[in-house]
Amino acid sequence: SFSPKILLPNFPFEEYMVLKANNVNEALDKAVPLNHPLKIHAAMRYSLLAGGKRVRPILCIAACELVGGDEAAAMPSACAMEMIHTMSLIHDDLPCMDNDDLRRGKPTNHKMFGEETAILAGDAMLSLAFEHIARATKNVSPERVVRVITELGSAVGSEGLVAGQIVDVCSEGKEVNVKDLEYIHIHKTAKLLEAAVVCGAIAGGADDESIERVRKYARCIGLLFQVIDDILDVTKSSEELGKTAGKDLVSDKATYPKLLGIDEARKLAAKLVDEANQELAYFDSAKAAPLYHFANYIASRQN
Ligand code: GRG
Repeated sequence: SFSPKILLPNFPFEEYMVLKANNVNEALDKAVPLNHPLKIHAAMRYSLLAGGKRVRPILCIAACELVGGDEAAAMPSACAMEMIHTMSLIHDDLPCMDNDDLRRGKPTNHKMFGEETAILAGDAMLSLAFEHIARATKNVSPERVVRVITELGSAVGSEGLVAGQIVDVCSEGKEVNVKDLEYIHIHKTAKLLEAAVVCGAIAGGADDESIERVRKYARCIGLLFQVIDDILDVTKSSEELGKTAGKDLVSDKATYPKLLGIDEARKLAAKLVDEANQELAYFDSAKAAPLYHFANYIASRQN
């Protein structure tokens, strides 16, 4: 059976998460002031400061610290990860995409501000993400800043996040196999997580070997994130059954449990945690503690 907690280094992970999330929230608040025109900045701040888990920025900072950098070196990149994540959610929620009314427990951006503003708020945040890295990163060589920007750009563009979304949109109503599903998840979810970790490591001064190690780690936890999401969907749906119809039981959306069965999906999750941990074994185990815990946190999250 799968019990990764036994292997975890002793580390106050929950405190670490709260501390880092607070620091990220403070930096995001400063990065997007309520300037003129008020409407666009209000819309940007509404979604950006709506209280996500801050998984991507915290991973970015943790990877920077893993390789000996300090938090400040990664903070602008960390904020950029959350800006891009948030803009992708705003656009994903639009009527022409998923048409969702709620996000992070609040009305979606277009429900609050209208579709025109929601599209523009997303566009502005995408642009600001890159500007912010270039402008606000201090004490990191220009060469490394350019590498960060290149990494992030490729993770988000037409061979990254956008690729995942277009393939997802085009597969609507069609039969999807495990390979297609994996392509969608690797691009929609894992690419940005990977960029977060890799950019943090680059900003922290990592050598190439370390960068490739953390990249592999990130690929594993990126896919893990999605496998767990799918498993939670099933377990949540069956809990809700009888009260309200489980959304994913009635929809034809492909998920890992549906394609592999719940036991195989759980095995896959365990294998991915294992592989992620193997990459971390290359580093000093005290410095890698947050990232060990992160993999475990993603594997055992309940929502
Ligand atoms: C990026 C230019 C550009 C356009 C957007 C709409 C789109 C293209 C992509 C959609 C990407 C998408 C919605 C991916 C799903 C990502 C995901 C796993 C969201 C859930 O992340 P959590 O659990 O959420 O970290 P919180 O709310 O905690 O931040």
